[in-house]
Amino acid sequence: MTLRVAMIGYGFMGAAHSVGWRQAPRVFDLPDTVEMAVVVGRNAEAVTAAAAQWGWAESATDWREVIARDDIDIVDIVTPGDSHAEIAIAALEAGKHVLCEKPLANTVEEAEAMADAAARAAARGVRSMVGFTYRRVPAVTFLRDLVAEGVVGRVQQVRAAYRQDWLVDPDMPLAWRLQKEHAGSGALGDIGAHIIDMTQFVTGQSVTAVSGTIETIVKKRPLQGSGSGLAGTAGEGFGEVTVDDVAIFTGRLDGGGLVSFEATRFATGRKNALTIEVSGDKGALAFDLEDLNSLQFYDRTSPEDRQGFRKILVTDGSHPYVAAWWPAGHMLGYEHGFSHQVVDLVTAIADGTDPHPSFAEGLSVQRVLDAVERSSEHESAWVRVAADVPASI
Ligand code: SOE
Repeated sequence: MTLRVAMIGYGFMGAAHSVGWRQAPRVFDLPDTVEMAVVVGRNAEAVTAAAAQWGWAESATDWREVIARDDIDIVDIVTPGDSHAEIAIAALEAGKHVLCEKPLANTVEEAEAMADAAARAAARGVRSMVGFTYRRVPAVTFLRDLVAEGVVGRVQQVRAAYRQDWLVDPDMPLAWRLQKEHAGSGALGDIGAHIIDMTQFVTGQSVTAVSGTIETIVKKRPLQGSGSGLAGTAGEGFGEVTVDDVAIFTGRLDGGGLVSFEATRFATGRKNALTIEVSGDKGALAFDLEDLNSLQFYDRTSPEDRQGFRKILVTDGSHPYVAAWWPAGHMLGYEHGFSHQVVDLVTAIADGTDPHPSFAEGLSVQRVLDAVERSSEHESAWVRVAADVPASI
């Protein structure tokens, strides 16, 4: 069978997803053929250039027309968060499988509507997935497997941080990621969403309550002129930043553990530093995206005089996803997660199973984001997250 893909959007994430759609069928033995059919964007000239550069057969300017086409099987959404709900729900109702970038939506209400649409679609065999690609870094998948196997024992504490520094410069323009109506929130939703998802993924537990603070450090920025990269170049005049720059919060896990989260675009010198450390009563595991081919493992059950963190190189053919790539030690990078995402989505479609992370999991992250914002508005009071428990605030 051939699966024809339409990608809606063509910014930074469009480039990353295009690499995934192009690479996965060439490197992995996929159950179905994948065709990069059409890329959609509002600016006809720019989207035509994107199609030519990344290898999409066609370009188009109206996503509704593309979703209505009979020859499209998968809709891949890489637009800013303000259009995720509308496009995803329309695509699912049209019977298309959907891959949607993170965070799932800009609000809990939108995410709930999307999760409902996904559940209705799943009953008709239509699949959906959220683009938390870091789950598919082999070392992160392996970390999850090791925790599930019990090598760290009972999870007592997690430290998760995602630190970037691209907003330290006050002249960095007011890109869409800094505007609430487009992005929903700032560092919290953009990169905090990744560490919330990763914490829930690797521990197999849910965040049930949070206490946090969010802060906007630079409140006005130059309006955007031309745009490429994360923020483009400055134009004329200034505008208000309506999202957070930094989010620091504590979370409780349903297994009893405590998590410290930090999501910031003001960590001077840190470019894309995602770290997570899971501490249990038998051992600990740590991952650092800037050293993404390895894990640190501490085994408390080994003789006391030989204990110490040791490095596991996660590049062996026996490690998740690695066998399809290179021999051991021939390092993978940031873009490989986007190929693994395609592999898992296409495999799930062929097998008739639901891929992860589901829209319901995306909704669970959205609820945590929302709870952090409410906590911050109320002097960092604890806010419960679970859907069926009324929030304390
Ligand atoms: C920008 O902060 C960004 O591109 C995020 O939007 C991505 O999700 C993350 O992978 C890298 O940083």
